Amino acid sequence: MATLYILNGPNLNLLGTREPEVYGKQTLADIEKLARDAAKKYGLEIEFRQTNIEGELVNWLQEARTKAAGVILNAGAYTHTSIAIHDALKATTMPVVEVHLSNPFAREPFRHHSYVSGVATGVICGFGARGYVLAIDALASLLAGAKA
Ligand code: CA2
Repeated sequence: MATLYILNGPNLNLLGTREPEVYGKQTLADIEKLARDAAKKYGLEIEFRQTNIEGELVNWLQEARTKAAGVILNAGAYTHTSIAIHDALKATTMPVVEVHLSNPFAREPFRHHSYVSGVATGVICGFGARGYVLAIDALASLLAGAKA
């Protein structure tokens, strides 16, 4: 069974505890459950992880090169700062969907640049937890070889 890596960056472990108006009320565990249910429909396996450490995300992206059919990455604030994550993504060949709960373009200017977007297959932002499900739909469709 093909596996999707769903990798979450710094502070996303705090979801559901603060700023629900920005990030929604769901916890990361709620999002993991949503993702597992969505993936099951497509017969896809999920490897769902969170870290506050930049290098750990880099290690997981390197691991994904041989173990994952696709990656969903919410790199949190590292999205806007990390050349290391950019370089790790450049070294991957599987499809990568960048996901954000909020819409960074509607927020502070320092969130308007992403080191991930230019090396991702696509970007989904502003749809809250639903964005992870949309990303699974997109990857399932790509992996099935859909033309549209
Ligand atoms: O909207 C997203 O998903 C972000 O990746 C979330 C990051 C932010 O730095 C990006 O610009 C956009 C921050 C996640 C922090 O999450 C918290 C949740 C609850 C309480 C505090 C932080």
